Amino acid sequence: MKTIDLRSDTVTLPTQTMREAIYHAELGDDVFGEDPTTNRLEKIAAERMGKEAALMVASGTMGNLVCLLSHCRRGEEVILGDQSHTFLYEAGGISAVGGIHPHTIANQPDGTMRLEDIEAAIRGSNLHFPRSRLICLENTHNRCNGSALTPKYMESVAKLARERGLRIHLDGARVFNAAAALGVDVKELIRYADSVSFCLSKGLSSPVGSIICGSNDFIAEARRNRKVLGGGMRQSGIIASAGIEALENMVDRLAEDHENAHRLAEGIARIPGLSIELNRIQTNIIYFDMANDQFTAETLVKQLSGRAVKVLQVGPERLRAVTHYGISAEDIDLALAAMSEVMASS
Ligand code: TLP
Repeated sequence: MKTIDLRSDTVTLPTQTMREAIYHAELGDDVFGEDPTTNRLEKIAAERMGKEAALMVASGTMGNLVCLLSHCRRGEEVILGDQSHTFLYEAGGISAVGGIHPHTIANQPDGTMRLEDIEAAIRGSNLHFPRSRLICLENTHNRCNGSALTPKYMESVAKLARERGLRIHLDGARVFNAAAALGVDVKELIRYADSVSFCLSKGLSSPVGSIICGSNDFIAEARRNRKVLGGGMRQSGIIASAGIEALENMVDRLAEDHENAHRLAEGIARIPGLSIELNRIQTNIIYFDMANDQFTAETLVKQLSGRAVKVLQVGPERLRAVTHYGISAEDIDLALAAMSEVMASS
């Protein structure tokens, strides 16, 4: 029986074409700048994002860390959301490795931070304070219902950052999902950021890898910081070949994942004992809650797993499901049938 794994879009497996591209990849030593496939991917990615240069890194976590290390010196401050992935789920790397001081402010349920909160968080020049250097945004926003931040919002944060001499980094792990949901070119979401990291290994189905983009000078500094972290890879065309496939052939199908997420959310809304805020669903990530005294989220996860359906528990009563390549509308209906069955037995 096929397992319907909705824990994350990180579980996607490479397509057949990717496997073939990996097999045939032309290779060289990338630390010497001589891996032709990696060079090609970086060129395609920079063009696609509308930035001067790009660099492939091992993961989204490494991408964010390399970017923050390249923007901030030790003791400098980054303003970021209290629900951001970098603050919650990257093992405190920015402080542990970079000595970068995180200044968190509240994320709203739509993934934004209020402009007035950002403004209030920017330090004045006083020797007691760390220096504010950077603002981090996340698009789509994982913890905030997979919401897509609009170009208008990004522009308003960029305006504030420019006025106050700060830079902007975008954790765009799923920025192509944001562009698809908003019906805009991805460049519209990137142009307001000085740097962006995005993942090849989530909805785009590559087995490994993320990309960071920025100016030529920024990427030169990032290349050095990637090396510091041990992320200088050699015949990295093995990974980059799948990345090229991902960028060229896997972006346009993301809308299908969003349709499946809506289908799943609407089905969940009909199941007694589960509750979901349907108006929050925009992309491929949905959160839902237990509304049943008999059953905890943990029990639901266990019972579903016995029926070959996997969802992620993110709190005592809260769960997450993510749609992705390899999950069809039929799979969604099977997952919903399993959920109904489990909840009916509670
Ligand atoms: N997110 C993973 C988990 O770490 C929670 C997931 O399953 O959603 N930025 C954002 C917005 C992310 O959601 C993630 C991964 C990353 C960065 C880190 O990417 P990786 O896992 O490649 O280091």
